[in-house]
Amino acid sequence: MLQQTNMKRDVLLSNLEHQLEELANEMFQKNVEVLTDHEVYFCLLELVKRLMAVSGQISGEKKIYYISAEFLIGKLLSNNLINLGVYDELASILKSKGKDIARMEEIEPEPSLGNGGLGRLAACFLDSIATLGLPGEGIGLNYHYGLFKQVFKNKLQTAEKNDWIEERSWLTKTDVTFDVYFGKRKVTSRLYDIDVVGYGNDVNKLRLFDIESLDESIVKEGIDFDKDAIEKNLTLFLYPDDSDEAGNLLRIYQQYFMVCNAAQLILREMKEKKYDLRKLYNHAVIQINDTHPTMVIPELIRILVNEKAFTMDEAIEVVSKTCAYTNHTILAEALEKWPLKYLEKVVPQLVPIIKELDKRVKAKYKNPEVQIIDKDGRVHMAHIDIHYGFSVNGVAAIHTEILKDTELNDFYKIYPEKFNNKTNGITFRRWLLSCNRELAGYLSQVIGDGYKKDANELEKLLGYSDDQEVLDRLAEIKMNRKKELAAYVKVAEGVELNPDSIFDIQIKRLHEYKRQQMNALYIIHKYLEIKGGKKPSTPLTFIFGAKAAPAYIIAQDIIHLLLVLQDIINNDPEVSPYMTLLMVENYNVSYAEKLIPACDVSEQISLASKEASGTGNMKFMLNGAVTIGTSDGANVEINELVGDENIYVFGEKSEAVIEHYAKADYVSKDYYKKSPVIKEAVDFIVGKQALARGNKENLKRLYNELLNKDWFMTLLDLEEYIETKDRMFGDYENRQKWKKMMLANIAKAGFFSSDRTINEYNRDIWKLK
Ligand code: HBZ
Repeated sequence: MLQQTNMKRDVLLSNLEHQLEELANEMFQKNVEVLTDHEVYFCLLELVKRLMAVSGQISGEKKIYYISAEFLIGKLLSNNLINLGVYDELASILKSKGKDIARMEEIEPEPSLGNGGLGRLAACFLDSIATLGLPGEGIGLNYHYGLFKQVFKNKLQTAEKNDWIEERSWLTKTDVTFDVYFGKRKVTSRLYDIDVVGYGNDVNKLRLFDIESLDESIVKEGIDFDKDAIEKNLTLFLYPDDSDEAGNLLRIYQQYFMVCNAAQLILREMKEKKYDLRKLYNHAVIQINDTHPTMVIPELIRILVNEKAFTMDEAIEVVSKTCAYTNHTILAEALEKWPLKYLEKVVPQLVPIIKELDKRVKAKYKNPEVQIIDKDGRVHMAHIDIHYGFSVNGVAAIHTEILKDTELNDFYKIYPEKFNNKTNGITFRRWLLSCNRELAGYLSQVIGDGYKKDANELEKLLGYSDDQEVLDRLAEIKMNRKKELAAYVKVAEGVELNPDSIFDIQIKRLHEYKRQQMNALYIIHKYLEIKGGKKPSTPLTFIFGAKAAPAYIIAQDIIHLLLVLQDIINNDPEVSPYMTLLMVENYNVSYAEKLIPACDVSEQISLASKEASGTGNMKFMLNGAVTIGTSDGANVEINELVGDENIYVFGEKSEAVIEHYAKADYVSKDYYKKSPVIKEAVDFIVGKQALARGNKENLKRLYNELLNKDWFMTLLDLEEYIETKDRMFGDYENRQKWKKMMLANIAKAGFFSSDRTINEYNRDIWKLK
């Protein structure tokens, strides 16, 4: 069988040009030369799908099922071509026919199946699982309009649907359908698959479930729709507004739909392979990506007891040995707690199981902090995972320590053996080989190709720290990416960027704890300095990209401030030669692939203790940017790897921040009163200039928030941030020093390959062959 597929594959590979021509004929009755770019894209899509279909499907005795509400996979064409090893050949075939592969890459719509870090991590993991040849699949939902498309209107974020699924796409409709019951209400699901090819041709699958009765036409204005019509709306959007009850209920419907399908898929496979369900854990391991898939635990228990003749004790034991949980945040508001009455409404069949699980905990432990159902009748989803799973992991060393010492300390005391750290990683195939081909090629030239399979080999670059030719080439490649970005942005945003300026970039979800507002205050400070006659010797370009949850008011206000500042700065002839600000519209994975390779300064400035890991920080480093950051998340490990001389660290440490929260002794107004620099910057938000170009309501609200609340302590670190950033920009002038920092960052990035992360998951948690 394997030999047969290998042969088919060889035949396809040996004649790609012929295959492409045949497809052009079959699909459009034309030669490739005369196809439109869109038609060429469809032919490539089909060709790659056929190549993947005849590549080796990974199999084994035990499989990892990575259940996640998000898979932020990004565009797939160039990545799949690279992983299949045919990118260069196809690019040159297309070139010979007058087609530029870069244009086809632009045409591909980006699947919009995630919010941010957690979803992108799941996508990197799928790539690494396949690359390492491990049997595994992702299981999630097929959101038709996914995460909203961000459009700026009157300097405010508005949301539109992202209609990413075309008639021809990476999705393959299967004939697998399941019944899903919400109490007595039955709906039907259908499975769609996306092939995931690893670097080296092994193929796994991403399984996305959809509801058969979906009705796209119920979406009217923007992203508004009738939230009660579950049959019609279930898989329309990713995490719709959860600011009201209907939004929350829909989320629970989505989550149950996801895990009910996942459970049926997994059990069906066990049956097909004639595996003993009583040994489920020898054949399946389920990784629960944050608490969104937590209901898979009571759902599996329910099925085993009701349909497979397990006793409750037996079912609980088997399921607990199968499920493992990853925590991605310590923010209290993100830890899901569903009111029992919501669960009674959506999934009454799970309620007796959840109550039984709760009863067992209550019988054993008196501490109210570890109960599943609290005194207010809310179900703590993470608590189900911790009591009834065998592993709990954080996503960076400091994050796991905080979980053990504070947030989940009561659980750590009960189950020390369950806790483990898995520092996040990124796939170098997408975040270097694909997004920065010139750098990847040059690295191969200098240190050989080995780093593509073993990322630690990047360290060989350290041997060239004093090699002027290498240092100059790294700087030249950076300049090339900056020029490309400038050209792109000019068309996409209508903003002119100066490639000779320092590109300082902060791209991530908009959240107060990530402190985009602190960066904005620095920019105000710089603006005022320039107005006062103090001009930076190298011009500065500040770039932001961020979507804000539609119901998150202060986050909308911060976006507004950034857009107001952009207007003020870029239109001030006294300032604009020295400084530019750009907030890109609809920041997504594809945009990140253009921004990251062009970055000089990577902004990782979260309030210490709040950013579980961060993964953008790793992508920037790999592409030769230098980090300015707090001692938070994976920044701490970046610092350890590159040493203090190759990173700019500032701000209160996590212990001090945690103490401020414990004592409730942080008063932002004290910082405002104490420091004229802070006062001047904060006041600017509601000054004449800002109000002339922005909305009073938004700006005033943000100003008040910073002054009277500032829950994420912006002003705490602002002065040190300004000092550190000024010093950093000063160091940029010393080109030699900076180039060496770039080299050190690239050389030390190997640790952050998601191949390393996945090897650790497998070694400590999954234990697949
Ligand atoms: O997960 C992020 C963390 O903030 C980041 O530090 C980490 O690197 C990354 C991967 O581990 N968390 C998220 O992206 N979380 C969400 O997007 C989210 C979405 C819906 C929720 C809760 C969290 O209800």
